[in-house]
Amino acid sequence: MNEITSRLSVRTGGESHGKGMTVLLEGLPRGLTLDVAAVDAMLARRQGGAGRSGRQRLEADRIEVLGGIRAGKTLGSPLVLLVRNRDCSIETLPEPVRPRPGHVDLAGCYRYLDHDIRGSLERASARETVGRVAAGAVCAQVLLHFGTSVFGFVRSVGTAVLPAEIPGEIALEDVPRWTAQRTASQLYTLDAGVDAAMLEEVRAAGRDADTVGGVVEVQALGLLPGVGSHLQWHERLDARLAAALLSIPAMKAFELGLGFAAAGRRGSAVHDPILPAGILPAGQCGLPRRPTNHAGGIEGGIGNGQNVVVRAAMKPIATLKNPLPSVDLRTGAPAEAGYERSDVCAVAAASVVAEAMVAIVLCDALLARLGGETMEEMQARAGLGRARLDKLVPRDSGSGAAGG
Ligand code: EPS
Repeated sequence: MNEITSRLSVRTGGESHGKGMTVLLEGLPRGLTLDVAAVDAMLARRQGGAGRSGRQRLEADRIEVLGGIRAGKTLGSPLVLLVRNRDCSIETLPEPVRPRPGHVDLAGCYRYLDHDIRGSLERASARETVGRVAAGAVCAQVLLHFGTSVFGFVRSVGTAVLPAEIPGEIALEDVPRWTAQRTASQLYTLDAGVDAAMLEEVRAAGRDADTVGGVVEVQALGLLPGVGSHLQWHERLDARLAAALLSIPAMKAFELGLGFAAAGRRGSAVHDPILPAGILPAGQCGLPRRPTNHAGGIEGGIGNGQNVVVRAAMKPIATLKNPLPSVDLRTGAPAEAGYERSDVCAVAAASVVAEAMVAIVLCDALLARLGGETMEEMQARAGLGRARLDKLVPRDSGSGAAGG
């Protein structure tokens, strides 16, 4: 069990320039038809986006399934995936001696009490996120069977920012439109003009031999209300999402819903009113309506049926062509930090990793809520749950029903 999951265990292995990246995903139900092409498509999306280094032209990340599948379906046993590295030069790469500010280099030396920078950077490299994206793509497939879609995109790169009202609360029927918009964008954002401004940020940073960060956002739609827990600190869905997003290399801050902006408002301008469901279109479940979603879909650590909306801020990549001051570990003398091939901007890739991490956390919370060993069993339980939710709050038959 991972500390931030209840049922699923997700463990990655492998070094950036080793033989390959692995992930072991345990706790899945039996009977999920694994869509390998969809996993590979998400891996390809992770490799894309403007500002990536030459490494991504070298690699063609694809999974090999080593265990957990028979006749195309999950067995309920550990799912074991491998993505081979084409660049597997770990045994011949030089030993860095001038630690890069912002990377693991110096802190790793403190941990191991040695000068073996490569011994730490190989594992700290964001290439490790290959395994997470593969696992997240599988979790997203589970979620889709329960009506939940997870959608990640880029909200800002440097000073180029997507206006707050785009895309708003994404509805299930709008997912294809926003997906097409994101696919057309070089920085995986949702507006062509902002995409051009982001591209210019990346180009300008590249021209200056510098790097640039940004903000990624993930929305999850259609999560079964009531998933999550208020009982223990580490079980709260918001805490798990925060830990999951901040575990992505280079992430420095997390927001849920209104996030930091909530701190400057009065309570009456923050909390989302609870209104009768009376005016909902026919066919929607009869839960009370929430006209706003400042909470980001989570109240008391539990999903409230609205979109889960999370954001994370990524610092600029630490490897700089025009390096910052450092010291030579062999002599202690001042020296420029080391430089290796590096991304100018990896925010687009990070939005894919964030999407994967949200899918892992929500899939885990859903599986923990539903219990059961097979997809069939879990779907029956989800059906029962939805039927009971539908009857939980009586429809207001009075005039107030149409109010608000
Ligand atoms: C990455 C592969 C790495 C880097 C990047 C992420 O490839 P290489 O080190 O061979 O150039 O492009 O690593 C980092 C951002 C980092 O901080 O280490 C990948 O596949 O995502």
